[in-house]
Amino acid sequence: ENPDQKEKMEKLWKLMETYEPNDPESIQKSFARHLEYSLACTRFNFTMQDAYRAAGLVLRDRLLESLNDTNAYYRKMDVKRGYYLSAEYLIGRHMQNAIANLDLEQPFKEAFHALGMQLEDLFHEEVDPALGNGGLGRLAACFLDSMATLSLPCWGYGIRYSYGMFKQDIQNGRQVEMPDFWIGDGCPFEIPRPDITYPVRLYGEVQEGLNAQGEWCLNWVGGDIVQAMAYDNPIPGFDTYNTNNLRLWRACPTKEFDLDQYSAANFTDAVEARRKAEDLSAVLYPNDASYEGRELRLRQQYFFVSASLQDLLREFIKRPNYKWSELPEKVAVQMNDTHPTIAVAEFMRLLVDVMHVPWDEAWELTTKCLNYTNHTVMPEALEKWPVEMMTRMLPRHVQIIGELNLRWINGLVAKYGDGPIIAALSIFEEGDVKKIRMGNLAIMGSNKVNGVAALHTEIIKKETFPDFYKYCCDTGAPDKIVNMTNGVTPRRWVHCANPALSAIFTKYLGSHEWLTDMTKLKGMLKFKEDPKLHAEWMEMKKTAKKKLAGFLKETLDLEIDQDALIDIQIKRIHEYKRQFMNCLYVIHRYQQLKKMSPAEREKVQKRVVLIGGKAASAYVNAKLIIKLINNVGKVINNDPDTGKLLKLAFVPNYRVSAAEVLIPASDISEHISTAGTEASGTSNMKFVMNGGLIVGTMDGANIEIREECGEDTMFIFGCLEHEVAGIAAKAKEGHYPIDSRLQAVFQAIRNGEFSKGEPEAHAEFCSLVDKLCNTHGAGTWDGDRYLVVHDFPSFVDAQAKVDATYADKAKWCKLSIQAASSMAKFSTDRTISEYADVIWGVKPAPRPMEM
Ligand code: NBG
Repeated sequence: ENPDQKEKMEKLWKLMETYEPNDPESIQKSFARHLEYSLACTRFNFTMQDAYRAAGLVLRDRLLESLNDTNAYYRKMDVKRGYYLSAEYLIGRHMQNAIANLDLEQPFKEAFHALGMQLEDLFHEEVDPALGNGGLGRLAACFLDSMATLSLPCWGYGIRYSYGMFKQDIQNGRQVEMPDFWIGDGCPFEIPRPDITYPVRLYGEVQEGLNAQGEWCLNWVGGDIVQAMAYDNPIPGFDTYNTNNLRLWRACPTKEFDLDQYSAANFTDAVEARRKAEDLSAVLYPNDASYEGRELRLRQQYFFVSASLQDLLREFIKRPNYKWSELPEKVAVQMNDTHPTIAVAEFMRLLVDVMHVPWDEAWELTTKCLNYTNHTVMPEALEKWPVEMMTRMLPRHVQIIGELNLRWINGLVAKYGDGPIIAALSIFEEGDVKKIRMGNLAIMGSNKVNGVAALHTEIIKKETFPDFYKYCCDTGAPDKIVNMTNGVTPRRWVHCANPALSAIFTKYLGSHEWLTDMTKLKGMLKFKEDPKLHAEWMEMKKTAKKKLAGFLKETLDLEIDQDALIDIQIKRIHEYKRQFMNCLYVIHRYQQLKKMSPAEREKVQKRVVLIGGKAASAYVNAKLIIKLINNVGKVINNDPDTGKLLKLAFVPNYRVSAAEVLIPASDISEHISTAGTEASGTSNMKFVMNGGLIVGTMDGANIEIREECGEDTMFIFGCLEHEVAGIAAKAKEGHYPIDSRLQAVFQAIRNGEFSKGEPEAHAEFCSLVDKLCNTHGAGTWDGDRYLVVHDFPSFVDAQAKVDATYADKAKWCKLSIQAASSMAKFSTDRTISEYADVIWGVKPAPRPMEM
């Protein structure tokens, strides 16, 4: 602190206005300034892309003010903080959301309108950052929005991938993956922080030695050190002055290499070492709900976990007179799936080896601060790393895990004696390749473990981690496993994606309070039969369908009838999500139409079926399903008998910004996973909030949505979760009647109706069908694991009910209003309040307007 300088800086402070003013003229001024001085364009010569970037910087200035003041406030109040650790954030475009949350919609619109620009066109210029795969990553992004909106002192931590989720191109009906170098042109919303870096060691060895106090200790030495550099992404809340932070880490080489040390010969090696370091945060693994045991992936996980924990501990010890015993009063960490769960061992390492906290105390702190969310029942998604690999990469962590396991097993043996429960609960999995089970490590090291919907949480207890649950019950802690039903943010998914609907709500309810308190939407229910509202509601759908029609024309050159019922299924392509069944149904519908006379056809409800989603690049069957959908679409759409009545299209490159166009336009959407397989689903919530109804199974959050909205608002079909095992057992033995309508569909596929002139595709499609018909694979059952054959007839019935209900426009409209107005439970504001109360113990800390 230099008093002389302080005085001078205060003078400088007075020269500036305290906050950037938000009237249209000031916005225009800062826009012009950024065009000229930040981007080196001129006011008279710039592109729309330049305009977008300059507008982005205008927003960034305001976000920064708020971010800095919010941080200062959190520090001043010495609040407990929550930290969300996630390998993925599917954030989507920033600009529209930031304008809405900063309450700048009106002045921005005016400012740019006066300059002859539409905000929509600016939004369109933004690349859609896709730093996540699907549901888990998008949930993390909705969570950030709610944390800020609720003024909770919570940050996100993750990886700043240079390449996000691949772009999906469709060539000859097949998925082709293209790299997504999203950061290529820079992102005006992020703030690089070259001053905030942490070293992260990989490989090397553990040596015995003495610490600074001359005591015996273990030192992890050697190996490679990379630097994690922070990139901050301000996350503004809605209706609050708080702006939180999403801090993403980029891997950088340790330092510019010392030229003197390198002869010409190893100069290239040095360059190579730099490149290797940068590889760490280069690309997102495009897998979801399944795990790939690749070494680079574990390196990525450790890299971001270590940097994040170092960062949050530094924040903790910056506090005057900190005491380690206070850590659980100041820090709560949430591990999003198993991806960041090396945090358990890293937290211990930092506390014991670096901060010299005694082991037992460190373990108590760890298990009080950390928490783990499970996001899928697919057993193949629970990560397990070979001990050999981890010992090479993280030798000290393997020692720590070994020690933790030893103590843990001793306790268990004392309690249960030696038995199968010991092997089930051990962190180590024996076998040809000994492995470390990250799920077990996570549960052991956590204060709370949660599932993401009521049914899912029950399945975790009974099937995914039954032995842990038994242990929790036996030790008087059954509520270590809790349910936190997912949600979505109404700011992005209603207000921004569907402005017409947002306006209706605000008009009928008299204020926009519903945007932060969705229970207010109940007030719409008294209008659900009001013809005036019906007219406005239908107009809103029409507007959304028009926008969708434009989008489909642009991306697919597809013309759709805007009076048709719009039926959408958008999500990652996976056998358990059963896009295949949806496609089989469309074929059936086509066959029915073909059988009819032209007069009969006239009476059939027109439908446009849209399916979109990415398949993991190595997931052969998922990619085949995409090909099948495309081929079926081609036949149906070009058939003059049916083309007007039924359309099927595969929407390429599904992503957040496409979802924002698709979801508001839907009449129905398909959430048709086999009961017990979809942990929650979150797009189901978005669709219903936008007045769409659901065709669904009794799975994931569908069950709770139906509970909230009323049984008549959902078209339910298929077997129940508790019936699945019995049906699957029968299917395995071959006792499996195939519905005649489905047989006709299979026949058409086998006859090559959808693979004319494509022998390869024909063989592939037949293989998909054979699989469903329970052709036994070599020794193992590889049949209809997801019970498509079983559920098909009731799926057809549900679709018939959809058509019948849709025919009565007033009834449909009423159900649509009823459902959309009953969705309060599925706002992430509710979800995050529960996390904050039950798991984190973090309280809101709204900052005052002026600081
Ligand atoms: C997904 C589940 C979804 C769930 C989201 C968010 C993964 C690994 N899991 O059902 O499949 O809605 O997580 O919890 O992406």
